[in-house]
Amino acid sequence: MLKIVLGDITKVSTDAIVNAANTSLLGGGGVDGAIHRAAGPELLAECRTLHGCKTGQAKITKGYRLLAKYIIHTPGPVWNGGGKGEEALLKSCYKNCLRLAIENGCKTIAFPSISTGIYHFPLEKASVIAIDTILTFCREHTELEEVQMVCFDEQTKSYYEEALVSAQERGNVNE
Ligand code: AR6
Repeated sequence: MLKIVLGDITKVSTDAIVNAANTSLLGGGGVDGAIHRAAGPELLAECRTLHGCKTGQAKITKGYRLLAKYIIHTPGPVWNGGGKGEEALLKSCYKNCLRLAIENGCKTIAFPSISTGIYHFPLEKASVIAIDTILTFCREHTELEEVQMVCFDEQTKSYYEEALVSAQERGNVNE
């Protein structure tokens, strides 16, 4: 089941939460900064052992002081006009996070709106890619029981809700 909610992802109690990271995996602003603050300094210590991550790929750590057991870190693409493979890279972020979640036995996962903050990916395109990729993955992997899109503001939430309605109208449904 895919749920779109308004809130702070650091407070969510799913098995895993996703971090919209950068390729260094050593922290930053936005949701990345909030996750590192909430998880505590042990998170940065574990991230240092990972030696970064390529854009579109994902790596997993423990959740430390969070309610979530795991944090899945994925560097989204920086929007550069759309001609640099940004859409395929964003899709691969969602897919790789979902794959890593099930490989680690997670049944529930929460995503932030990857790349639509500091990385300036257009919200309308990003929301359609996210929703379609999640719905398709969940149809093919029934072990995932719940996926949440945790939106930090009303505007973001309304784009994801619209993308979900449009996916359902096109027949991409998993309920
Ligand atoms: N919970 C949920 N969503 C949040 C939270 C939160 N606590 N805080 C912010 N958001 P961004 P990006 C939303 O900029 O565009 C970092 O410096 C935010 O409103 O966090 O992928 C990294 O280190 C927006 O809707 O991520 C990278 O360098 C969404 O999360 C870079 O930013 C994503 O915004 C990644 O940029």
